[in-house]
Amino acid sequence: MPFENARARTMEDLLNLINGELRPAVKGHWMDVHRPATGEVLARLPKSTADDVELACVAAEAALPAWKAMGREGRSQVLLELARLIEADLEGFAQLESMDNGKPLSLARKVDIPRAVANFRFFATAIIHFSSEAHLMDDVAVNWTDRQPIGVVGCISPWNLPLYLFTWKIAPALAVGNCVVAKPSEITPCTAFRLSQLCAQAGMPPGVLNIVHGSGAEVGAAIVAHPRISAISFTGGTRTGAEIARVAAPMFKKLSLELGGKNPVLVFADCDLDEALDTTLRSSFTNQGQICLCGSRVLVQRAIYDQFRDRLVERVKRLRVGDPSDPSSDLGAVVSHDHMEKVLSYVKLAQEEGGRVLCGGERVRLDGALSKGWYIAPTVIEGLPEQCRTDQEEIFGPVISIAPFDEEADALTKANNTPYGLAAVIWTRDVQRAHRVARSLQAGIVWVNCWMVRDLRTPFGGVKQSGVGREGGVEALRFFTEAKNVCIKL
Ligand code: TXE
Repeated sequence: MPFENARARTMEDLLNLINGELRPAVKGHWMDVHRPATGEVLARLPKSTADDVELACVAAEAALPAWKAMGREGRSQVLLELARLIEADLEGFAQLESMDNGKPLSLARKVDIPRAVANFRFFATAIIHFSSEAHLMDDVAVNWTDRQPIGVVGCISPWNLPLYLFTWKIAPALAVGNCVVAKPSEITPCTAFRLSQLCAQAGMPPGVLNIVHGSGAEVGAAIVAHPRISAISFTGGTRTGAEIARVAAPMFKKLSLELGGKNPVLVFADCDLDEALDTTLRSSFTNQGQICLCGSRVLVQRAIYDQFRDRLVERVKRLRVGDPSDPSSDLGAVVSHDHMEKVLSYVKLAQEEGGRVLCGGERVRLDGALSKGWYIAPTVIEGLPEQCRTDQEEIFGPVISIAPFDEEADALTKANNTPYGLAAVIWTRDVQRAHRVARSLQAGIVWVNCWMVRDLRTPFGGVKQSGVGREGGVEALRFFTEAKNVCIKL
């Protein structure tokens, strides 16, 4: 199996999964995948085109009757087996994810791969319990809601949580009986490839899941524009989401768009300070700050501002940026050279806008083989003016801003003052305040006295430019099905 000895080898060829077959792109072109820890080339992936998407679509359409005929129990068994196979190879998947993305291996082991397993288990069992509604009109008629699979659906996922978000989409899509044409990010395609090698063994019929590798501009765009792909589930940048909506909306495709965030963390003076500090450190810098749920604007009530800021900065300075495979590294590498440049350009912008860098702010050069890796020191910026670009645009790296607020109303105004509305965190011991503020925040997800505590049954998604639609639990099962009301006269 490719990547079996991943530590020792640097060059592998990934393949598309189309109609149950692992194959290169039709045109035979390739593109490089890099290893962020060292900057070297890790693998090649097929540089697919619309031709490959077409083949995947034909295969997916042909597989629909057989997949539907397996029934929910049969599909559930296949997805459970896939979960088991990933779990049995957890270490292999985790090492590959860390190598491909630059994230600490410890994080991939603890979060990314277990969550991919959980995604399959969750939706494999959710489908067994998924029931349709009935509406009785007294003695007149009974309505029942038939929920059928859409047909062929497209799933497009990003690089920050590669297998985690890829499976978060394909698991519900498959569970309800759709066949899928999926595209992982071209920046981090390796674990999706490893998954594609397990599908046949799990008992998945050919064509049910097709994975087409390549660039967003070619493969992603071809999936979105394909006339026989009737729904698109996308996670990625807001600009890409807007482009997808521009193409897909006039074709009347169902769309679920999970986009960026600029999430506020509101720290009230009555909070448990130690816990707020511990968790804010995590909510700011986990995965090098490359999680759409990371809090990037920390707003602290003035009475405790100086104390909180000083203690936070002191803790941030102690974070270790290092080799992702070293268990003592708190932060690994950011995902690409371009992304590193983008993140650092925001630090420069922040300074031009009047911000003071309290710690970090620069590229970290490690020794030896890691000297060409893409590392950034965790950065805290203070003193930014309101409405500045640094506080309005998604940086998506280990960079946060910190600012004081006075009263609750001031906190809310500042928190809501961005085009985004994905997540927010509130730190307070006052339960009434927690309710009040949570209800007034413009966000799809609010955590009180915690962060990233996830129950897969809950709706997940954002408002404003953070997206359209909700994923998770029953929301995902509904998104990936078409409802038909059947009204029968009594
Ligand atoms: O994401 P893209 P990028 C944010 C973050 C980051 C910025 C850009 O701020 O700096 O977005 O990152 C595919 N049609 N997030 O450029 O391009 C692409 O191949 C169809 C937030 O890497 O949005 C990949 O599979 N698909 C975020 C996926 O879309 C297209 C996670 C996401 O890539 C396409 C990642 C097109 N025209 C970035 N163009 C989050 N919210 O979690 C690209 N793609």
